[in-house]
Amino acid sequence: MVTTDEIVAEEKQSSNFDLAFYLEEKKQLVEAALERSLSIGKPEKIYEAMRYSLLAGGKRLRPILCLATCELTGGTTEMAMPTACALEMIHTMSLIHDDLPAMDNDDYRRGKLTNHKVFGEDIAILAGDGLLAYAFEYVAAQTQNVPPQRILDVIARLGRTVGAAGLVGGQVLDLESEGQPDISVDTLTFIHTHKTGALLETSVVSGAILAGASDDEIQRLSKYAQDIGLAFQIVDDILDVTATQEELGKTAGKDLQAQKATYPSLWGLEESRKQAQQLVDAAIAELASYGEEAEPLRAIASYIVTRKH
Ligand code: GRG
Repeated sequence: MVTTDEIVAEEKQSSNFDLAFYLEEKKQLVEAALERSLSIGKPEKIYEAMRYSLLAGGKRLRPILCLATCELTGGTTEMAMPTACALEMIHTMSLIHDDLPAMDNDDYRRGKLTNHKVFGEDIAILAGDGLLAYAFEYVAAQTQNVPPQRILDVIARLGRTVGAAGLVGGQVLDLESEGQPDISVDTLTFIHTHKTGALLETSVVSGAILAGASDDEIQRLSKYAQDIGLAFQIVDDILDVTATQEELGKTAGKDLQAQKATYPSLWGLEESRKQAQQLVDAAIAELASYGEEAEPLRAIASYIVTRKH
């Protein structure tokens, strides 16, 4: 298993910023906040199913991006944490539904059996629904010391990100494209900017909204996030071919098996790596007006292409 230290070793050569330490520190804060966010109620089974997937680990990249951007633009961890948790709730519910037999039909996620394998399909669907609804309740009820208009803006943005204009739309096109390995790069990019990119972009932008960043700042951070979002998906496609099940925590080689078009299948591995690196360079260029305080976002962008899981 490749450690986070190894993954960020390359990044450290060009900067003194310790990304491994930063990610670990933020991850611990997020884990503790997620643990507190959802206790067992009645009926116990649904809360257990929701907690099973929400607390199953994962990189916690979306909450960390939200916290990092909020801090970069003048806000605090406290202002962003409820939204950070909600982003992870939404991400987790999308994974639960994505793994269902009616969708990707996967047995493993984050190194554990998938939700429906443990709790059954009916409860897995409801656990996803429960997490989705709770994410919105959580932002509205728990966000403190932030002007109400900013909270409303975040909630509206989350709604758009989840729905047909975002994750749901991307997933529908992905399902329709299955078994058609010759789809165009434009279609593939539409799928991924919606399915994966939209939530990563909202993770960054919501942190900035909560902090009260200017429209200009939000625009540049949006572009940063769009670039890392696409790079993230290109690397995801590469890892599906090159990484093992142990490294991924889920079945490897699924895309090939499902005859899915991927960036490596359209461009080849070398060109895919090159394109991902170019996107990361472009993302980092969007942060040019910031000084050292943007090191977390720069280092996370670099980590996205060097990650091994
Ligand atoms: C949102 C209402 C609603 C329904 C869900 C199933 C679906 C619609 C969308 C699919 C979204 C999906 C599963 C996109 C893939 C995103 C992706 C690249 C996941 C892997 O993210 P990582 O690597 O995983 O950050 P960890 O486990 O580290 O969090």
